[in-house]
This record gives sequence, structure tokens and C-alpha cells, in this order.
Amino acid sequence: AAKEAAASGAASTSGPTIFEKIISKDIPATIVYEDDTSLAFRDINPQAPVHFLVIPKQRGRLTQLSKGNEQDEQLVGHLMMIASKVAKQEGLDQGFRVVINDGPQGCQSVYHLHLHVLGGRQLTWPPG
Ligand code: DGP
Repeated sequence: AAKEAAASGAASTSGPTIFEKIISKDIPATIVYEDDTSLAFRDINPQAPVHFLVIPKQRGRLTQLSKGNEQDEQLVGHLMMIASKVAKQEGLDQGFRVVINDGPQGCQSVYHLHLHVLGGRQLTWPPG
């Protein structure tokens, strides 16, 4: 927990993130879905047999869910539907979890909005 807090505490909350380089294909990622507005790719540090992230492709605007406004409703809804669509594509027919970490206490480490989708094992509740 201390490690996670340190990691999120050290995260920069402004400027380009590593995800921008994944969007621009400057650094590799295992992409599982892409369309005009969104990208889904496997998490580099998977917490379940299936663990991918869904992110908006628009550059550096929405850093975290709590910074969103009415203009982002359609985008956030789209990301949610893509999460479900790719979960199906990944064979998660027994269930899965969608998570958005927001801010330091939410343990957010990359300040580019992203949905975590986790599945492929029995998940437990509550999360840490
Ligand atoms: P969060 O703590 O919610 O901000 O999660 C950020 C996630 O991003 C974390 O689970 C690890 C993942 N991640 C960080 N850097 C990279 C990267 O370069 N490639 C990939 N595929 N995932 C990354």
C-alpha cells in the first residue's frame, strides 16, 4: 500500500503521459481494440489473467474522471461501452470488473483518463 501511495503520489498530474506515446505508437503496446476516439491495450502490470485499459485518444484534455464535465458525457459513455465490447471479445462471459482510479487516494498513477477492465478469475470485494 505504501508503494502504491508513493507511486501515485509521485505521478505528475499535468503534461503528456506515457499513454500519449502509446496512442501515437511511439512506444509499443498490445492493442486489443482501436477506433477514432478510443484505444484499448493490455496493462503492462496485469492484476488478473485479462487486464486491459480503455483510454480516449484525444490528446491531453481529460486527465481524470473528476475533471470531466457535460461535454465529456458521450466520450465517457463510449469508453464504458468499449470496455464491455472488448470484455466480450476477450471471452469474459462469466463477468469482469471496470475500475477508474481517480486522484492520489484512488491510486491513480497515469493522468490520462483510463478504464481498467479485469477478469478471467474470481475477483474479490472490497478492493484494496
Ligand atoms: P492507474 O494506477 O489507474 O493510473 O493505472 C495505470 C496503469 O497503467 C497501471 O496499471 C500500469 C499501466 N501502465 C503504465 N505504464 C504503462 C505502459 O507503458 N504500457 C502499458 N501497457 N501499461 C502501462
